[in-house]
Parts: sequence; C-alpha cells; structure tokens
Amino acid sequence: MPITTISEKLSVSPQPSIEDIQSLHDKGFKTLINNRPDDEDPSQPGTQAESQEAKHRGLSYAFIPVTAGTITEADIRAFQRVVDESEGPAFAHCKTGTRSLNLYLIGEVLDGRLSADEVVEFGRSRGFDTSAAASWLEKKAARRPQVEGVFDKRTWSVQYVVSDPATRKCAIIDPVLDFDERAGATATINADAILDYVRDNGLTVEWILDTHPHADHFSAAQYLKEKTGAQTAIGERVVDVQKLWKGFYNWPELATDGSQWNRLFAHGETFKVGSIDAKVLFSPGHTLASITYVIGDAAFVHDTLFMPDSGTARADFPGGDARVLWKSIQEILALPDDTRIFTGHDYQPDGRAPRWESTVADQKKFNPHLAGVTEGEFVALRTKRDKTLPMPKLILHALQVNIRGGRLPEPEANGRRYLKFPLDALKGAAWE
Ligand SMILES: N[C@@H](CCC(=O)N[C@@H](CS)C(=O)NCC(=O)O)C(=O)O
Ligand SMILES: [Fe+2]
Repeated sequence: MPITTISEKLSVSPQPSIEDIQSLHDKGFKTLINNRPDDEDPSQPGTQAESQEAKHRGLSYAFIPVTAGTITEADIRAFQRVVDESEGPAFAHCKTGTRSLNLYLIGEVLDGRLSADEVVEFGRSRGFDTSAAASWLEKKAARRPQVEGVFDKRTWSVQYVVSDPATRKCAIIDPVLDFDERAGATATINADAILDYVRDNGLTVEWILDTHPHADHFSAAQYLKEKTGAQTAIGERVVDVQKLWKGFYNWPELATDGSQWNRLFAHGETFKVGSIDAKVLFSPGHTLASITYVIGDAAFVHDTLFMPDSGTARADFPGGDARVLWKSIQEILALPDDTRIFTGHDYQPDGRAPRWESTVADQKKFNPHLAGVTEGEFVALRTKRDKTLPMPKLILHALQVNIRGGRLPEPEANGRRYLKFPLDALKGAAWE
C-alpha cells in the first residue's frame, strides 16, 4: 500500500486491504477516510468492513463517497472538516488515491492556499493525475457571474448588472427610475449609468429582473426594456400584490394577471444568464411576491437580508409577515456557505460607506437579527422595530408604477401624467 504524504494532517493511498487498515494505527494515523462508493468492484472491503476495522483499531472513520464527475462543494467541505477535526494525521483513500487528493486540492484552492494553476503539477509530481480537480475549478469559475452593484444614494438602493464572462450576456436586477417627489420630476440617471456600463463592457442585456414590487422607488424595468429589448420578469405572486393594491388605488381597470411582464417566475423555476444557471426562490415576508434570484454562486436577496451589520428588511407593508420572512431567510441561509449574498438596500449604519456584498457564512455568523436568534425572538424584534418605522416616503407613489411593471401612468388629455394617492388607506402606520 503506497502511502503518499500530502501534508502534516493528510496522506492518501490506493484502496487498502483490511490488513492494511489494521496497520494504520501503528503508523500514527488517527482517522480513516473512505472516498470510494461501495460496489465499485467486488474485491473492495466496503464501508461497513472498513468502519468496523477502523473503530476496532481506535481510528475515527468517515465515509465521503465521490465519483470523479460528481464532486460537490459539500463533499469538499465535509472532507476538510474531517481532516481538520482529526486528532492527528488522516489517511484518505479511494481506488487509486486520486479522488481523495482532488478533494484536498480543490479545498486548498477554494480557500486561497493554492492557485488553480498549481493543481495539475502538484498531482503530477506525486504520481497522480489531478486534472479532474483542475477542470472542476474551471467549471466553478465559469459558474461565477461578474456582479456590478450600482448604488442609488437617494433611495439607498443597490441595482445590479450580473454578467456571464463567457458569453457577455447579462441581467439587470432592480433598476431604479429616478423621481423627485418635491418637483414631481422623473429622470433616468441611474438607468442610463447602467446602460453605459453595459455598453462599455460589451454586454448584451438578456433579462431585466425585479425581486418584488418596490415600495420606495420606481422600477426602471419598462424604460430599460424599451432601450434594450430584453425580457422583463418578476415573481408570479405579483398578481396578489396587484389585487391588493388595485383595491387601495380603486383602479377597476388594472389587469391583475401579471401581463405587464414578459415572464413570471415560480419557486424553483430555472433560467440562464448567458451560460450560467439561475434559479428562483420564493422569498415572501417583506412583500407577498418577493423572490430571490440565485445566479451561479450569487444570490440576489433584495429586501430579506441587509448587510450583516444592518439586520433584515421590514415586514409590515400590506401583505408583509415577519414569520414568513423568517422562513424565507432560512431558505436563503441553507444555500452553500460561500454563496455571495447581494442585498437590495444599504442604509449605511453610522454613516459607513455603502456596502452590499456578504456571504451566507457571514450572515449566519454576524447578522444580529439571525445569529443565535430563534424564530420567536426574530418575530418579536422585527414586529417591535416595524412599529417604529414610518412608511417609505414614496410607497404610494411607487406602487402604482411598480404594479404595472415600472410604467408611469398614461398621460391625460393635456399630455401630462398624474399620480393618485388614497388617503388614510394605510392604517396604523407610524408618523415621523
Ligand atoms: N426611509 C426610507 C425607508 C425605506 C424602507 O422602509 N425600506 C425598507 C425596504 S423597502 C426596509 O426594509 N427598511 C428596513 C429598516 O429601515 O429597518 C424611505 O422612506 O424610503
Ligand atoms: Fe422593498
């Protein structure tokens, strides 16, 4: 049994026999890791026999079976955890040792201790063909969209251009159409800056995505659709928000079938941004229709989680619900720990510069609304805080535009557009 020492904590080897396993303890190993699925060939001992023998010899045992083409990040993290937690050197094997070494190498690159270019040579110099680890890392890099955040300081909103480096196709998420409520003036400063970025980077816009009908700014989806011809989309439950606000605005003529968008996404639906896979999670609680877009390794969570130093979104708008928001957040936090989380607002606590990117791991560890907090505590703190928050200053302006996909009201006979406000419709809202 040729054993190759990889590090102080890890050696790899081809399939050991039961007698070989008996000798591991004397060789100073503390843990046996089996990376080989059972039944690959009839002569292998299999996990039950290996585990029994390991325990008999006082070794810890871990079964993390993988095949070359189906290694997941969870496998890599599980492998790392076992090696880390081993009280001394760990001994890992598959059929030849290559898969075990690949798991190690991918983990080293993901954690920045090794560069992806060094993976093949690392294996070759030790007698292994580790090209499968290199291609795993290449594929992962291709799944990683480039994300450009554009901060709108008037509404503390973050708009995104998410692009696929391979095809140069992109999606725009939650674009803002500028509005000054004092002058009743609209402008396309933010949307035009986004279009400049798209042009300067040679991108083609495939999608204009909204995470929910925003209550604090107009959506620039319609304007950008006219400029780019891209498809607009939002969560399918937007129809419930339309029905709710149709009543508030007393607009019998409003179509409440979501026909104002090109596509309505349901929970679990998938689509592509260029060659990158994207998936939709239904994330209600802040609104009835909120969704999260998971594009490659990046999740656009908009008003669920804010930055870890800022907590979470409010849940007191019509159709909001703190308990439902908690559930949606738990689903987001169940994504892999290194998923990049991009929030939709940053209210710049203590005047710090705006920030919008975190990770699932950061959120779990540092977000004061989540770390060590139970569902009951979350609901209590969210409800208490929401009682103190006045309505966003543009809620009544924004929803009449956003439930129509970012379309301004039609002009009247004089060519001018007018907004309409229900008085005393939002009961119980805090006054500033
Ligand atoms: N002062 C802002 C408030 C905006 C607001 O209510 N933002 C929502 C997201 S649309 C939120 O969750 N705020 C959380 C908080 O302020 O704690 C405005 O008037 O626009
Ligand atoms: Fe919002």
